[in-house]
Amino acid sequence: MPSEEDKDALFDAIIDGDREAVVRVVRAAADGGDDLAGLLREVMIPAMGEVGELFSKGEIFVPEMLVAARAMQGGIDIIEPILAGGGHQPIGRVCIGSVKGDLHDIGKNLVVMMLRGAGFEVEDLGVDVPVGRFAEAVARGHRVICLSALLTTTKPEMKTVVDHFRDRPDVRIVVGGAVITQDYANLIGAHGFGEDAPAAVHAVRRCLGLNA
Ligand code: B1M
Repeated sequence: MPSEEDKDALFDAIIDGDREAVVRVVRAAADGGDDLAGLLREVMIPAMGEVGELFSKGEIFVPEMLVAARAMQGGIDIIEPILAGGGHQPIGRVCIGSVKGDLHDIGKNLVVMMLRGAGFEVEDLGVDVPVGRFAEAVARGHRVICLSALLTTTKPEMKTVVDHFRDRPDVRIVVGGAVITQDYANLIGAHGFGEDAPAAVHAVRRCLGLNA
């Protein structure tokens, strides 16, 4: 792991939206062979949590959240190819998107990264994905759909997607995101729930009958 000083600098750089500084610290950690998953878990994700707190308290506004997200993504872009590995035969195929109306994608991108790291081929449909685009993915042969939602106002869209595939028992749907709970997943009839990105991988593995 980088020094405490570097970790503090990374935490502050995400909150300040200083993409260059984020990239510098993460690149140095990557070059030094540090524990990048630990860096994400212990420093970067909590920094985004702090950004949310500051927004809730009215101390920062949407533009600051946006630059913080861009700074965070700068670090993720370095970590992703390293954690995702490559060159192996995929153990399964998955499509994923943030549901219609939802523009948050950092958590989804982490789920993509973990799934790829676990050996899945992932088709990332992006953000604000309407049910029709998931239906197109199923028509292309996907049998596992991963949905992410961060807003109270967009979580009902997950039910729309689950309901759409109600008569397709071969299609499995895994849900997650800050506003989603196991109870909500059960309520709407989703087949899997992950409270974080590693748990999303377990849920997908269970859906495919792979040992979780
Ligand atoms: Co927004 N936003 N935002 N925002 N934003 C939240 C979510 C909020 C909690 C902030 C707050 O008020 N404290 C709040 C939602 C409140 C609610 O509805 N309950 C909020 C709001 C209100 C809004 C707007 C409405 C603000 C406005 O315009 N007035 C607006 C809505 C835009 C829209 O989507 N239509 C908005 C906009 C934005 C930005 C665009 C500025 C930016 C997003 C940029 C981007 O993503 N590229 C943004 C940000 C950055 C945040 C916060 C600060 C950080 C989100 C984040 O990236 N977290 C967020 C506050 C917070 O979360 N504390 C907030 C880090 C990320 C790693 O966590 O995405 O939760 P998360 O992912 C986790 C798990 O949830 C899970 O795994 C990840 C960890 O491993 N997970 C899954 C995620 N998807 C999964 C799928 C799975 C399984 C697990 O299975 C498939």
